[in-house]
Amino acid sequence: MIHNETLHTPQPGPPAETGRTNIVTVVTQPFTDQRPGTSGLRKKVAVFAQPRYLENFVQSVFDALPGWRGATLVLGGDGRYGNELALQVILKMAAANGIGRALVGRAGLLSTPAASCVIRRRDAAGGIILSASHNPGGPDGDFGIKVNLANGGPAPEKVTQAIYETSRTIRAYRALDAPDVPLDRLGQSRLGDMVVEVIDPVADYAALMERLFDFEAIRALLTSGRFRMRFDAMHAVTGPYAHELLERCLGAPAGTVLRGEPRTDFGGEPPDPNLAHAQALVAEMFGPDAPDFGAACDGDGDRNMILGRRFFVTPSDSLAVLAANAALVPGYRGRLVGVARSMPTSRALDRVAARLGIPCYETPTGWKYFGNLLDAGRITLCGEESFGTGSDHAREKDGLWAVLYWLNLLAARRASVEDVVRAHWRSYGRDFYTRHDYEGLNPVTAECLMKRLRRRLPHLSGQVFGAQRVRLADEFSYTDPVDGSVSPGQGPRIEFEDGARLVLRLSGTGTRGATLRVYLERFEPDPARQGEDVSIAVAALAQAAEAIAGMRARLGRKRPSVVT
Ligand code: VG1
Ligand code: CO
Repeated sequence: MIHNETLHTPQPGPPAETGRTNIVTVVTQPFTDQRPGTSGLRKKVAVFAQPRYLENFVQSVFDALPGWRGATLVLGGDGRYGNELALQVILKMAAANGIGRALVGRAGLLSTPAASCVIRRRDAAGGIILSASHNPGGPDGDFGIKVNLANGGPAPEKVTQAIYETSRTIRAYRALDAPDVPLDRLGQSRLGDMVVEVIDPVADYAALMERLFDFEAIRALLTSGRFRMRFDAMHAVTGPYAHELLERCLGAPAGTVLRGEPRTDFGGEPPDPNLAHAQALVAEMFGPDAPDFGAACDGDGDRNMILGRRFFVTPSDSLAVLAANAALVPGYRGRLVGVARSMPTSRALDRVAARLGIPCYETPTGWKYFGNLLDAGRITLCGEESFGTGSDHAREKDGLWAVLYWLNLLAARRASVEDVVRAHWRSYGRDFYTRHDYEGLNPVTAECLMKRLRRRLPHLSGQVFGAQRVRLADEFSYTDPVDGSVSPGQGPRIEFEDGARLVLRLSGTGTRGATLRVYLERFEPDPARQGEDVSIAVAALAQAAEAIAGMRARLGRKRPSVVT
């Protein structure tokens, strides 16, 4: 895709069949590696740049979703290297595959949650979002494609499986032989029989946010002169959204949004909103004269990091705090029917649900598993430990939504971020939480570690590691309560008698080798002990993880690559 030649003349192979004059059918051979992971198909740019690679996958999507013919599709991406070129390819293929109408974000931009909102609001049959999320961008970085359905959410496993199977037998793809569509100006044009409408990427989304949150209270807070915030868009897609919502609608002073202009390489940093990658923001929030509130979003705008003055809110705590404070937010007051979290996310949310008397569901990692629960009206809020929170307003996690929710509750409580979280811990207990990632592993070595661990699982119960005895060890398997589908093999989990828990799983979003994630969690009900440093609080648990899974011996790694 990334080579101009492959764009204008879909060349490899002679036309197998020519239908309407300008639709070209191009012969192709399958690639064997187009299986979507946790969140779409994600590969190095160099992989996507192979002739026919993008086209094969997109044709497999159209073939696997015949219901898209004649319907409306939403298209956009996070602005990374290859975004616009790929969009032009997809538009021409969409026209040749009978799509009725394509709604495209101006300049090819649409955040993942905004795409979800537009799909829902405009009754589209689905959408294609070009993003590798928080993975690095640029010619040496990553590229990705997410496929969403009519509910606005990621395609569920049975659909991604069908796409993958199609990609393994594909013989030809179809594209329109036509000039590129200008994407810089709003308005309609035609591509063959398909209507292309370039839409404002922010408008629908901003209107939805305004309906959910108390904009007046937030505006009063942001213009009071007593409250300062910083939002780091990480040179990714949320820049235009944050400028519009925070600075223009809500009156925050210019300069509130940092790195607000999208760049194809995200300024050379991975657009990953955590303590390791949002360095300038973190330095300011932990420095002298720090602002009151800091936040950052990832490449495609679905993740968020929340900071107070010299205070980091773990994503699992953030989710629990949002649920516990729903009564303060107009869009959620009296509306929480249930909540959900991914399995490795801490159980702080479960305690809030128990107190509210509503169910709390536990799903595998990845937003696609929340879709059925949201569609069936069983849950209102949900989230993941990986900096993702969201609600039934969309079918994707939503970074700026979480920022606005926090601003709304801070405006209502007139307390600092730190005070809100510490009060939450005093009331519910604190779940010390941390995740250790071992990146760039040899995939065979990583699989071996997991295999060995799985073999050990049935024998772990009752064993003692340090001062902790294992209460239960199993592998998480999920049965969807709405459609009964079963997703086995979602990661071993080891629970100790004191309530502490260890979870291990391999990442499904990496593009270089394998990544092992080790999730550590320990509950502390005693307020006098809740101030401890997280790394100290989970030190014994980290040792138990080492004794059980053997990262040092098996991976040859003395320490994790990233700790979040
Ligand atoms: C990671 C996170 C997961 C998240 C996924 C997509 O997956 O752990 O919670 O849903 O990324 O997020 P994995 O398989 O690497 O652990 V994003 O912001 O890429 O759409
Ligand atoms: Co993302």
